[in-house]
Amino acid sequence: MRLIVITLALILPVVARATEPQKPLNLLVITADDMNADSGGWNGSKLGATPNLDAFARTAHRFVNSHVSVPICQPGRSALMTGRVPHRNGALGFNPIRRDVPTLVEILRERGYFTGAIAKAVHMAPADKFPWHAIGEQSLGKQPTKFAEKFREMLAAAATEKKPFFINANLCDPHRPFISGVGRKAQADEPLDGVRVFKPDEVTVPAFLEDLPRVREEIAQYSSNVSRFDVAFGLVMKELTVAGRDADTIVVFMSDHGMSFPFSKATVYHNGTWSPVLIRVPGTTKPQTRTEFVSSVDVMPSLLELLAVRPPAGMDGRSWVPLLKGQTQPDRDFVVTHVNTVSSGKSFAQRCIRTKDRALMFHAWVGGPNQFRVEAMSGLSFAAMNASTDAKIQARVKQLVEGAPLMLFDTAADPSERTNLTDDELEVIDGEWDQLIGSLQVRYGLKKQEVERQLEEFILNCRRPSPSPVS
Ligand SMILES: [Ca+2]
Repeated sequence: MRLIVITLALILPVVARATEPQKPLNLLVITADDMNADSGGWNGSKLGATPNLDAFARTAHRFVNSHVSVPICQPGRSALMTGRVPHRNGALGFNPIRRDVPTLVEILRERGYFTGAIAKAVHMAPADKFPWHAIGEQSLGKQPTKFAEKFREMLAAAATEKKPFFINANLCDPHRPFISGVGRKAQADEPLDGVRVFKPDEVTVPAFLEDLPRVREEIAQYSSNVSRFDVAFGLVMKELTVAGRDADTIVVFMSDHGMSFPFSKATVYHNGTWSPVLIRVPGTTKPQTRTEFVSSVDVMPSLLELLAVRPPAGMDGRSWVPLLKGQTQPDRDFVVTHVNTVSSGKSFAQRCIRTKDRALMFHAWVGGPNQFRVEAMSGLSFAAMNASTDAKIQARVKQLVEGAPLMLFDTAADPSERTNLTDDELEVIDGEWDQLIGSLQVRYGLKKQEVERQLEEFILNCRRPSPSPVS
């Protein structure tokens, strides 16, 4: 008898599912703010700052060569939430997207979802194009316990309204200010429950920076913020489990771009845009690690397909669902990244076409009125590099602040992108240029001249002034 009851219990839910319309899955998109791709233990760090993220990574598909379309807070989130590159969604910098561009929030709200954003809602504009039912304020982003409480509230609100949910949980760590660092100290230092505060001798300075004492000190401060991110991430995931929503929620983790250090955030250098995506899809038994180049503009079309929602026309990104099924996709051997206007309102336009072993960059601001200067250069690290008398470090500073209009790096031999090959390897560029044009011709079915015309426009577009930032 007991056996029959157990057998029926196993069969009945299957029968019920077959006859009832399928319930829509929920969506939780968790973002870190300014976290480098290799700061997680699951992706290379030996520091042990991210046990909760690492536990999640073991259950999720991993896109290890994912790059954000734009490595800056607002234009980056605009690309993520529209599936379009900046010059096609309108948000070149800290300005609103175009009104005729549909957003993920609008589409899911229209489909009956409860929509909520915790922190960073201010970086998704205009507000009426991001119609969240509920918003958690920006200050929650660095307060793990309060952040998780807000998340719990939103889960409860969706349950009360009997709606599926899309919650965009935007933690504000490890964004500056850093724990024990300079500026806005009170906000940075509290709360620290469960957070590991690292000392300079415990950390490793990434190879793209210089191992100077002040740089090391700032890496330790940053790493403490990474730990606070991880505490908050763990609390959010715990709330999801407690609410019983693990089995019917797609969970995505990514950082909006790289760390706020020289040669990372606000640049198209590798660490600026590299942001692996972890995506846990209910029912997945064998998570995959995918090494294709993918972009943050692919996230929206991928999620819509996973949620069985028809995508809007005009997105630049392409769904990863075939890759999740173990299939291949054409044109996944390169990724294009962009910078236009930065947080100061100045234009430091850059483009990068990145392949497995090459990075070809256009720096359209070179020769303009300003040397390169972004918020990521405001801390201890850039000041220490700038003060150094070491010739190698001086050359590195010159590379950042003066740049060169066209740069080519052999990223297999030179992963930190220190040696510009354009003078030596012009024929290589020519070869790669032809290869790129050939690939685009096939992909879009265009004549060679048309591809060349569009690429020219794309490059010239770098010099177009950005709309004024919103106040
Ligand atoms: Ca950011």
